[in-house]
Amino acid sequence: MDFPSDMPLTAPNSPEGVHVLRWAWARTRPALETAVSRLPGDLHTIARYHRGWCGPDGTATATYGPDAAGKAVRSALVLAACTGVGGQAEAAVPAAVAVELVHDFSLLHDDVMDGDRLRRGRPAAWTVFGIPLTVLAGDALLSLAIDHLAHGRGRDGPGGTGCVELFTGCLLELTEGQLKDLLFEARSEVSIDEYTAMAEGKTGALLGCACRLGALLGGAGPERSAALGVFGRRLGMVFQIADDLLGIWGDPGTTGKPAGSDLRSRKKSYPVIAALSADNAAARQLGKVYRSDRPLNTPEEVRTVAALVEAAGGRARAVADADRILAQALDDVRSSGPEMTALTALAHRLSRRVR
Ligand code: GRG
Repeated sequence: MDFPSDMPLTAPNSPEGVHVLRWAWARTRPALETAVSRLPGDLHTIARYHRGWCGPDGTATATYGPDAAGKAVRSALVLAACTGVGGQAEAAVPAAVAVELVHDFSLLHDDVMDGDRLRRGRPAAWTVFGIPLTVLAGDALLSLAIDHLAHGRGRDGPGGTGCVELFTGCLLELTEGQLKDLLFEARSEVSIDEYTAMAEGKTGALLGCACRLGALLGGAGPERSAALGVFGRRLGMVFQIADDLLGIWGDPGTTGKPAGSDLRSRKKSYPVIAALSADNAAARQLGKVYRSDRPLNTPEEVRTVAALVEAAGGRARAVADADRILAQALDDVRSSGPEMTALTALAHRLSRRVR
């Protein structure tokens, strides 16, 4: 996410989520670039390419649109939580960098695991640099994330203690969430509860960790930080459901992902699971499609399956459930103190995202 260098940086208590994202990215991006510059040769190029900062040959280019850099949601949560508890954003920048590095690593590996060829509107890194180097670049980003947090957390400053342990615990949760997701592929049925446990690990853990780290580094005590961690986890659930909705009904030109790929691969995403659990004719028809292994070849076929998910009530239930979880998350921040405008703005923005 780039923006003109003369753009005024709105204070982090702006009620507009987009301003909070820009404010946070202006603080995170330079530190992220510096961190990534520690990587050797090709791995540095892959990391920069993945962020949309350069082309395949490493040449910095302005050709790629701002979306190629990613939305930088996780770093914004770190900094908003930090300032929300009364801290100085600068104290939390190393944690903001660390969560973005882990996020980048997880996307690099996820694209390899899923065989996804498009990421942030561009060819996924593995299709450009090959699988071995891309996997290694991911490994390097993960190592860098831990190293960056360990050395930059202000060990003697407020909240420094326990940050690395929190972070590594989150990594284990992420791994478990991803494992569940991968195992879902081979199953014909997945319940909403099973999905929720998977999404809490795959997505909620890192968003929760981001909020908790930011709060700790802003000087909050363990209880308040943990409460913000719960908020982040709930928000992660909302974010994942929104991601699943976009995976079916999003505009590929905006999401940077191919249209209907989740349905083509018969992914058990939230709207699909919700639709399959309904008791109506569309749900039964959808069940037949999901049990068959006949490829969905044409855009028309994909549209028909999307219409079945909608007719069975899967889309409406996903939206309603995301709204309910968002309301719970917002209650969490309200009870966590009065200075939560930035986090609240981010929560609204992430629940109504279009990419
Ligand atoms: C942590 C050791 C360890 C392993 C991780 C590969 C893996 C195991 C986990 C993958 C988890 C994953 C891909 C979760 C997806 C979460 C998600 C909704 C991603 C999309 O995030 P956005 O929309 O992406 O913030 P941008 O492009 O905006 O940065």
